[in-house]
Amino acid sequence: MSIQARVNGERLIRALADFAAIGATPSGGVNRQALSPEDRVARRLLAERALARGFSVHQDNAANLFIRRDGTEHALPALMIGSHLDSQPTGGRFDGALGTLSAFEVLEALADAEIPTARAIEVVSFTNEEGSRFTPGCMGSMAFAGVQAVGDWQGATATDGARFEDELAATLAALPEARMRQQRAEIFAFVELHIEQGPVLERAEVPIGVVTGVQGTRWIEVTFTGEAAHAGTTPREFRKDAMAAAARAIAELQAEIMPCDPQARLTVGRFSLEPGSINVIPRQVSFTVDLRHPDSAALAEIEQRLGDTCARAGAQAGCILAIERRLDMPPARFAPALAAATEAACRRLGIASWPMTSGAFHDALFVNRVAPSAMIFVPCRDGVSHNEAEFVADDHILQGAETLLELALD
Ligand code: HGY
Ligand code: MN
Ligand code: MN
Ligand code: MN
Repeated sequence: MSIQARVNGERLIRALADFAAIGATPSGGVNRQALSPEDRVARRLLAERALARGFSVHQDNAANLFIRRDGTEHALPALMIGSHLDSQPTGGRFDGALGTLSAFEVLEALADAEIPTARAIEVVSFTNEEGSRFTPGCMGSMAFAGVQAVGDWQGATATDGARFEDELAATLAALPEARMRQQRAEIFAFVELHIEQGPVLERAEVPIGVVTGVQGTRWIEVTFTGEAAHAGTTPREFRKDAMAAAARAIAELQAEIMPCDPQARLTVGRFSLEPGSINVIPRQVSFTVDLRHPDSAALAEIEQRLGDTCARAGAQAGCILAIERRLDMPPARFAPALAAATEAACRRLGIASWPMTSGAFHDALFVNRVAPSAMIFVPCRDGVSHNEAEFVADDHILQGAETLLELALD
């Protein structure tokens, strides 16, 4: 009877609590934004735990963190599992951390059982998946896949004013024990475990989602520039009111895009104006638009309509319009064979699974360009995520990790 590797549920749940304490917010969430001091503390903690277990620790020039348990056949490319440790400013304790720490638990379970694997298994924590402190999201996995390079982001400024290169250098320096990787290690396949961040699995009462693909995402920054003027003395025909332009554009987009296409997602998530005085007509207004759609052509059509709507609103208000696309992630399909392997692993474990696409983008979207990739979802309460109330039941945490372990042994 071969020794069975078993997930140590208590250890995994304790690890999730330990990492939730890094950047913990008073409302029970986490603020552990990319390349922040809190992010560095979390990476350090994971690296120390890895070294204590005899695993090797590596990082690349994008500060992607790799933890490796060697296999018996060194020539074989490694299986990579993992996700990210950075969070939204008011994020939840499970987004990213669940996939990264469950992957680490797989390594520990194999080490506990002293089970050798032919292939090395590497746990990865990708840098800046969220994109909330530094745009774009998925910086680490884009750099890993060669889609963009770290040099492309030199000069980028964080929402808190920090410089990208300073924060990246500080993060790399915070792990002197990590061996630097000058180029991407070849990988056999990548599997990312993640919370669904939506209501589908919970409503279907199914514990595992087998993700067949990810919808497309575009981030667009819209800026209207008018003229500051006196709120009391300036008649309508003399106004160049940037707020009037923005309000009209946003109202029209909200009224037209999602009501006409239930698959479309449009979110105005960030908004700023200046000068911001109660009795001054706003000179400039900027806002971000997060567009999502499973179909590329539909995504392009919505972006075109956004531009037309903003052009009309700007003209009507006598304001200058500037539009910049900040992120473009085309829809992707994952490796069908890996999805089938995941479903088979669930059947062996007696765990129900459900095929679905992802509404959120993920690091697997980019790794999928250089190696067969798959995603496993577990339900989160009320489908809530990117919210401090994010929650995953213990049994779903265990079923996710057990599925990942079963796949790693496949
Ligand atoms: O925005 C996203 O889709 C990801 O959760 N950061
Ligand atoms: Mn995530
Ligand atoms: Mn997220
Ligand atoms: Mn992700």
